[in-house]
Amino acid sequence: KMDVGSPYMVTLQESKSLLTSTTSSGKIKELENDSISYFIKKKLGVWCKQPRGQWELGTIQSTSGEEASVLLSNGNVTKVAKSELLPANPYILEGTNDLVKLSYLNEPSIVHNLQLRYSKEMIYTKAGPILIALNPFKDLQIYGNDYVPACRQKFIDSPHVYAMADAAYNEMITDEVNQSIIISGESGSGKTEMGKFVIQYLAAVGGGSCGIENKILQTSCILEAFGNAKTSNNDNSSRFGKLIEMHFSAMGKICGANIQTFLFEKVICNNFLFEHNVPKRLNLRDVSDYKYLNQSDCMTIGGIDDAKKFQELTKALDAVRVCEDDQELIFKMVAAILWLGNISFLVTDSENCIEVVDDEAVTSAARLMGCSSQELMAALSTHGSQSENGTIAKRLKLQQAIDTRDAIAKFIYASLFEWLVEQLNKSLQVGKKCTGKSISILDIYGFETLQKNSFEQFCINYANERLQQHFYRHLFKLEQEDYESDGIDWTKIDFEDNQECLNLFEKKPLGLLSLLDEESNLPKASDLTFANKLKQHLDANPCFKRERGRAFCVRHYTGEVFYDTNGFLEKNRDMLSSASIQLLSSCNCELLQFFSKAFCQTQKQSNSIHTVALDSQKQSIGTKFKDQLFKLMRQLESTKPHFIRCIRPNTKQRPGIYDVDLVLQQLRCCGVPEVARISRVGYPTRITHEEFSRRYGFLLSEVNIYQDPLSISIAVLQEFNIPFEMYHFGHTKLFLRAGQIGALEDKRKLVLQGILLVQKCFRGYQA
Ligand code: AD9
Ligand code: MG
Repeated sequence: KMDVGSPYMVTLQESKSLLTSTTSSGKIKELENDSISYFIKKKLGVWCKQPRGQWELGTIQSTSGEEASVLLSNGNVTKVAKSELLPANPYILEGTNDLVKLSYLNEPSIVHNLQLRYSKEMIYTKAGPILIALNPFKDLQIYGNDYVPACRQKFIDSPHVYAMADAAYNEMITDEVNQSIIISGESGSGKTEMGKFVIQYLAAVGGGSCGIENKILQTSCILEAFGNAKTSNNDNSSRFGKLIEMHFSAMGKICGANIQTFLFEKVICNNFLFEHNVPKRLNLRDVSDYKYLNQSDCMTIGGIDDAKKFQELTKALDAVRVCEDDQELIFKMVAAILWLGNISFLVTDSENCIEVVDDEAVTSAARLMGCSSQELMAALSTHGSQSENGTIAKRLKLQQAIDTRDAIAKFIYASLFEWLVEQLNKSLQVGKKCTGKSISILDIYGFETLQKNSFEQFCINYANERLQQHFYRHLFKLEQEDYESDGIDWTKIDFEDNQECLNLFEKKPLGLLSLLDEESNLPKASDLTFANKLKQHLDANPCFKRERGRAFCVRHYTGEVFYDTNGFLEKNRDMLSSASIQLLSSCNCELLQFFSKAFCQTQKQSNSIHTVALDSQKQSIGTKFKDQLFKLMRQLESTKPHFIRCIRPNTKQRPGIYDVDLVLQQLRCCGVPEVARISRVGYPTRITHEEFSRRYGFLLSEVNIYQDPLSISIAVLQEFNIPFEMYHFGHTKLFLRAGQIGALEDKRKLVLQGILLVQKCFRGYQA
């Protein structure tokens, strides 16, 4: 899709051919025949692909036809096809802190560079504008009180999350533009921890007298207590996405914050209640006695002290002014959910109709919810059905009763979470006097490709497509606009972005989300009829691929992902029976009444899917998520973004292990190799003529007679031998390629140090 002649065209094509590094030799530009002889002559290093797919370092000894003989670093000599060779970087570039500085940006070089740094505990590396962060799975002692001033004063040379937070903070103040820090990555890659470091830094530099920064810091503890759970990927996995908007005064002091959460996954419960004296107060039994908890077979997590966590939670709740009564109410609700999960049913007739077993679970749940056992049992065993004589109660079948019970539990849990977020926001409210700008920190699940991908992955991956577009647009389109507005001759480029895939999800009426809503509204629809409908309407979309049965495939920017529609309709509808809502609204419990009222309100407001009223219907989960995402994107679009890509170096959650394939796959998912290439080809350094001449003009050996900024800038570039292909003069700015400013900065530092030294001596002499 690119115009011939654009500098990006070469790089993108190159990078694509390098990404598929097993293509025929002709496609690999970096090691064509003439360069191979140069590599042999100069004994330059190459990456040699091994039979099992890994890359080994070596030097080419000779070639014959399409084959090369390579001496590997382990001393072995091997014969490989030339197409299996890629150039390695000179030794001097090993472990560089910005991938853009690498002479060769092929995948083995990138992965090797990160591995080398990781082995030296340097977890941060830049890739042009992106900060790559590898999860060290251990405390590196590079945060906290000592590091904040060091990063603020720019004493630390290597990339650091604090430095990125600092850049955002400075830009917010000097440019008066809202900023955002977008953190993405796989589960367990360290996003949430990274978000906390960002907040920690901003709290330290923007902390004021009102102490709001402490409250902001405490929110993580509360959200994690209710919204995180152990998964196979991460012992502390966030089951929701989160955007924290931190507001600052014009003087750069924090004056409030706001939290938004996305796609809260309700199928969780934490064990935190079973500590302290709560169990006794609430009549709770042992963790293992609760069905919602004991099915995981995981009652404790190594290294986690639940009692300590519980104390931290109550302290945090105190800090954000959730009063003791409310805290007790929160715990009561969680206890009620646990008892609900223990309610069982007895099949009483051949039709599979049930009765609720009237035991301790029912009485305890009813007591905690503030209703009678009879009321609870009626809501769990019957549903109202319309007949000529009005509504009659029909008995539920076993699966319906189980679903009703679980739906109530999930509803209470999700409402509780939302309510908590609301309480936090009230406590962090931005004062009216705060007229400054904000920094938003986004921690949202990265792209997921599992063995079996369901509705959750569908939503997450859709969100990631949107974020990826935001990223592309920022990087490519805005860059281009900047060049053009400054009069740089920059061939118009039609960027290949992922709009087509987003259309597949969003188009009305024939997009994945609309069709899902339509099918969710049909009483007789099933996951299979939904899958068939997709095949019927979306076959022509190049991002859609039909699969057999209930499956379908989407061509995402990361590659093909297969989805199984099993459970899609149910999860999208997320229904609550009217009997359940009636029960909750009649409970003698402030919170439950509030939750049911809020539910009825959203129902009234929602105008998305109401063609056939099955039961109590509300906005579908898919549509709600899409609306949230649109709102989020609108918010982000008005900010200057900063991107952090977190990488999980191993699946064992252990320090020191670097799984090359795992890292590579994640780098591809976030487009790191491509970004590094593009940033290098573009002009990442932009500086006004005034600024440039002011900063470097004094380095000139002779006083410039013209004295205007442009002439001074030209003189500096000439005196310091910056090759002409490395810069471009715009109307207002000088555009420099990566790596050019470094030499000038070094020179400037040296000269300034010299001046300081002279001044010091002079003062000493005077004294
Ligand atoms: V998920 O999508 O919410 O499942 P995250 O958020 O990407 O995931 P998280 O931040 O929770 O991952 O990190 C996982 C674990 O890695 C943490 O619990 C820490 O034990 C560990 N971790 C992550 N980042 C760091 C770090 N910078 N230093 C030390 C870290 N340990
Ligand atoms: Mg997380």
